[in-house]
Amino acid sequence: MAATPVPVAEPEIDVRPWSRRNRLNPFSRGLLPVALLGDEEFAVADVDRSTLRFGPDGAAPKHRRHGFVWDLNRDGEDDLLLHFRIPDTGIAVGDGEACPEGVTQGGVPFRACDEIDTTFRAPWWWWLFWWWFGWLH
Ligand SMILES: [Ca+2]
Ligand SMILES: [Ca+2]
Repeated sequence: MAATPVPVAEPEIDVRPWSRRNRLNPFSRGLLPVALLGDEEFAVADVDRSTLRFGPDGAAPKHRRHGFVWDLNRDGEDDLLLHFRIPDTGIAVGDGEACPEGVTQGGVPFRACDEIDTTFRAPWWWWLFWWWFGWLH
């Protein structure tokens, strides 16, 4: 017998809330801000933050109790701003979207995706390295 399908909520999210291009360098050791946007059907206060995971490797948010709740996009509904350590996410060059997922305190799983730009832009030493490598052979 098949398990009863559980409805999955799909809230809006915004990777890098202050950027439209959502550039992400997969080699960075920095933090990636991700906003979970609340609306009438999805209240960020209901999110069980211990269940939050992000990216192919299922990174947990950086701070245990964290997440900053405020109305980020000024639409009248509270939003939740999270930070994930980029090396923990497992996001690789060429990945075109990133999806946080989790469960609400009411037991409703949710998953939402946003587009990301992981195009690799080589630093100068990268080209120097390949030039040197080619010269050796
Ligand atoms: Ca964005
Ligand atoms: Ca909002």
